[in-house]
Amino acid sequence: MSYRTPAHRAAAVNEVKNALLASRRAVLTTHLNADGDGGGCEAALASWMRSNGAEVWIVNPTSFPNNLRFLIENDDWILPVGTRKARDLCDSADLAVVLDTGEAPRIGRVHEMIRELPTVVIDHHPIGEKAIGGISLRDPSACATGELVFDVIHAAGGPWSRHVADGIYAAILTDTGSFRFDNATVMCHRVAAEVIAMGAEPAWMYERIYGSAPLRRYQLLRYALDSLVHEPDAKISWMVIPKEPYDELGVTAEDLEGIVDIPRSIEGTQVGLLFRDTSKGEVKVSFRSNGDVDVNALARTFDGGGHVKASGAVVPGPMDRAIEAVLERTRQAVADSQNGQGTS
Ligand SMILES: [Mn+2]
Repeated sequence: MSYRTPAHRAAAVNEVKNALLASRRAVLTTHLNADGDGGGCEAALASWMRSNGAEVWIVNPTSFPNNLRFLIENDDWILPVGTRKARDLCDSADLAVVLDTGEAPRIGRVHEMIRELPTVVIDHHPIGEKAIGGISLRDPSACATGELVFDVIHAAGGPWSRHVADGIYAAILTDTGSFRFDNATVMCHRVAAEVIAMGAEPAWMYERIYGSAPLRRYQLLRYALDSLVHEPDAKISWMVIPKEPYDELGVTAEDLEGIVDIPRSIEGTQVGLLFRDTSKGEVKVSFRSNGDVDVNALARTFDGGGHVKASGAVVPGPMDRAIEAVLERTRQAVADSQNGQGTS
């Protein structure tokens, strides 16, 4: 294989590889509302570690997304967080592997469950203030956590299987917006090429993940589009997902994927936002930037975070007040960036 792990992460890759190979009973987890990167990494690592003879289980803080279940080699490997089985596993495991986040609050109640375990973190987000300790492979230059998981398995010399390849491919596909974002680097395409060579099929994967969506997604989108506001002077655009249709249509977080890209993509927009009521009376805000504004820094002022161009936060409700507070700071962040001050 011609692929080479970037030198700056090779030592961390090796350390993580050794820790994973030494584990006999591991629990894998990822952030709240797992996405294709978190879920894909879990799928790949579970199959790979099990092929090395370890017992490996997936315990996520929120339910495993239905549209990603096909990635997991065996459905029984997913243990719902509230179950006795999940608790027993966390008590008897010798390792916890945290994927696609390194922040304690982002793994919700799983953090309490794995607190006593040795921990490995594999993540590509900028490190935050509530970082989980232990052995870590963190590299914000990686397009997806899947790229780092690839490096770990590559360092071990495989074994590769269709499930390992598919999980990594799904992780990279989804975190690069199907190879459209500027994290779709040379490295990203190299890793994609390697896993395609090992059995991942791009057209099939695209169809499984994006090729069909439940009707409720589009019914909800109709309401969201109705709320669309563009502020040309402030260079921001935003939409609100109303609570009633959200609840009535039975929409899930995975149905919302990509909807926030609509306000961001409106001509003349620097920052696009999506607001949604949560069941706890708070408001979830998603930020998307066209690049001039660091929305990771912006979300952090609301105790959230993410990436420079994509981030999120949960702010106190009610909706009207949340919108006003967030828009005010967003307008300021855009204005600062235009004045060359930046937000970080
Ligand atoms: Mn990711």
